[in-house]
Amino acid sequence: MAIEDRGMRAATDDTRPGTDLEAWTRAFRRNLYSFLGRFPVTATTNDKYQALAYSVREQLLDRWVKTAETYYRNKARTVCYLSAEFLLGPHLGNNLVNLGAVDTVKSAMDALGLDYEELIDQEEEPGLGNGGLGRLAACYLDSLATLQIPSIGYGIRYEFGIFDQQIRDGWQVEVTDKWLRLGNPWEIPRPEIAALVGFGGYTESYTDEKGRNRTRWIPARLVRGIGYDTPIPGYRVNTTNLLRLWSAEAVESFDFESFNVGDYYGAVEQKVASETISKVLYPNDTALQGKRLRLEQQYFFVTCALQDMMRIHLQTSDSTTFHEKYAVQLNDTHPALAIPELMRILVDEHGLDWEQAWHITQQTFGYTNHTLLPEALETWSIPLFGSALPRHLEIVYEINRRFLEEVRELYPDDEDRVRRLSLIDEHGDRSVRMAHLACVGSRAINGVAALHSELLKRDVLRDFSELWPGKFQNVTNGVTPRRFIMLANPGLTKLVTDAIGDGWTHDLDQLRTLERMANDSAFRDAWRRVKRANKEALAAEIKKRTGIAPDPASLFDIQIKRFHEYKRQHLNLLHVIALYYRLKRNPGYDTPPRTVVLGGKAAPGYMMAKLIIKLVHAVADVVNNDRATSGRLRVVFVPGYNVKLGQRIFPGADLSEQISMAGKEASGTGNMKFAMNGALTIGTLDGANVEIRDAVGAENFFLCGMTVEDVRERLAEGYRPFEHYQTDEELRAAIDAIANGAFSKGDRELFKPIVDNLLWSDPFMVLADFRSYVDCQEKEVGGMWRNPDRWTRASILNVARMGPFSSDRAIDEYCRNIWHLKPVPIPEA
Ligand code: 26W
Repeated sequence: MAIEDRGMRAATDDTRPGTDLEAWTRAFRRNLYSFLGRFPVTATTNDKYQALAYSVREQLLDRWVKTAETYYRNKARTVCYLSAEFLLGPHLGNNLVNLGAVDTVKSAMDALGLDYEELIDQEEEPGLGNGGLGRLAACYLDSLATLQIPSIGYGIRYEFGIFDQQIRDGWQVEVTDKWLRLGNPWEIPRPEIAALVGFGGYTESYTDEKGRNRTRWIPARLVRGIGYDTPIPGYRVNTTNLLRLWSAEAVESFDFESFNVGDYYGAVEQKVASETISKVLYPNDTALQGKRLRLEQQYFFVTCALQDMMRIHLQTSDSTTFHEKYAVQLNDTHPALAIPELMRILVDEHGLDWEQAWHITQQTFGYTNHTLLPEALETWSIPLFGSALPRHLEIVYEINRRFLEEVRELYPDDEDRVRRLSLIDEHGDRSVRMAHLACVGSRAINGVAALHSELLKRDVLRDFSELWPGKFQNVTNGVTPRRFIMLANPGLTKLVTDAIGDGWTHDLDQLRTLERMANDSAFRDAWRRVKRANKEALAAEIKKRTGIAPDPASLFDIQIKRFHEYKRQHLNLLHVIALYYRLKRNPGYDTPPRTVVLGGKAAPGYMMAKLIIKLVHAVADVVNNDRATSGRLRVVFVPGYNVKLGQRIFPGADLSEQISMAGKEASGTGNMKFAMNGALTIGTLDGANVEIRDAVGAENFFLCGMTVEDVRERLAEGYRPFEHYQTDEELRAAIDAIANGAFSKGDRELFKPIVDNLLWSDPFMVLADFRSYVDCQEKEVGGMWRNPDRWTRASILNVARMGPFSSDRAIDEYCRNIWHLKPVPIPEA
């Protein structure tokens, strides 16, 4: 369509005050023309996306200024959310939802002859996170703003976010994520908001003017952190909060020093080395690698954040009231260096004595743990820590010395306990235990689901919970219904809103009103039509990405999440293989036609996870090309799972796979996103599955697998996976098929690592849960699917009972129980 014919011509001379719609079209033209220097005929889709993005940004900035002004005037107590990851997802659509401007902007784009959906789709998402932990931080920013809580998110502006996943010959290939390539209209660089960051060097003691013994740190290297601000609007409120991400730059004076001696390359090297710090996100979300650069990244953003907070606080007060002004939440241990860093700032720079500084520090922090996997608990080797941050190591030692003194007083003659509690692991290469540092330096410690918080107290942090039972809390995770229902699923949003009004969008408990609609057959029909339309859209998307066209009438059985052995995508595959042979052996076998969809990234160095991705493709190849099962079973892998793709997948799912080994998944949040979109869950009693099942009702949830207690007992007895292989014929046939090369053209070597692992060690007890899982799939899931009314009723009840899993509820709990902080409403700008 020739857009210049549709009202785009008079680009700058249109100054009439007008309706909202006119204001949007005017802003769009102005931004396209004078900001981007483009005119309609040559403008690319990206130009048009940016013109719209800048128009939205203008609106956000008005609110943001008003918000900042109000907080400043009120001296508002503020929560600072420190996270190494923020997995935001595309901004444009979400910001329009929160501004309540979707319909107007759609009409405005229509008036300009532009395709709204195409512009929304143009945005590349900032993938500044790995998975659950980073996405949770993003959901919490949305809820903090929506609940009108004064807050700042602090993190790192990685130049390269999480890699993009491509698949070649069934293998994952990592491609760098150049998300900034086309510019980022949502960020505002703040070169004047800069922090100096030291690394390495040494410490020295001196006597200050009052005759006191003090320490100063002489770093060997300095880097500058520059703040980049992204406005975070709340939903239908005037609040627009701030996400401040730090980017590393060289410090000029150092360049000049090299220049003066004529060392041009030396100067440039210095610059490159400095910028490396915020260059790339580490793509691991479990196994640690003790890399110096990662430690530097952590210190870098944490000191930038604390310096920024202190700068703001000193405008109206002094350092002794820091903890009254701020509640700082540590998103896992990645920002735990904030504890010794705040001590350093207070003691070394502000001259407070240790006791007072420690009181302030302990009152400031809260620590959220996100994992029970031992290999994901961070530790840093002492030599590495000491060479990168010599002053912080001294401070950690001093914190530890005083802490262990306390422990010895409480538990005399219990040196074993002292060793277990120590911030320093003395086994082998000595190292700093970051979780212990986080516990000692925080006022509150929480897990992310009821079961997880119990297991934390019982296992990983047992000694700490005995020491300080009152510090331990639970805050079950939640997800934002704005992005994951309203934005992702407009069809369901309309159906629900027509039925019960729109109060649920900021008070998700109101969905409960839907319960009575579950018995209304006309409503169930409408519900099914929405699901069907979403499945058709998802099928088209899958076709576009993979060439495989799923049948929207089949059961969409979906598992999307990072690939990890503990999440057991291979258990899912064993069911697929078992089902495949049932169908081949018995063409009359009664089971619903099924499309099994898997998606997710594997950490680049995690060989077993990558091999499982290859196995998904191998099984898909055989199953999808066998006429014996065509129309009854299909398997697809969707490459490049990210937030944007998730928004298309959740609404089209019938069945959500949440089958981690009990006791391993801290919470899970995908489980909530599926259920909010009307998928039923097949899952183990792990993480938040437990609470989801309690909420939606056992009869509307497919339970399978061992409990945490079962797992414990089995391990105590001595777990021998081979016995399951021997006694369960169907399991044996499925494993034999993999081993014998049925999915690898006769190659018996390719999947041997998976087969051997399962038969001889099976650390996540896949074989022990196989029978229960397969029976649940075939009997329970299959049975309910055959009764569409029953299924639809369960789907409606799942959505109706998802209120507790809104991130608004989670943030409200953090505010009441951990941060002690109240909303500060913002007047209209
Ligand atoms: C390599 C260091 C490392 C270790 C752990 C990097 C990242 C992590 C994260 C804590 C892993 C993570 O994302 N955990 C997930 O956090 C979600 C939000 O609370 C939970 O829902 C998931 O269950 C948990 O796996």
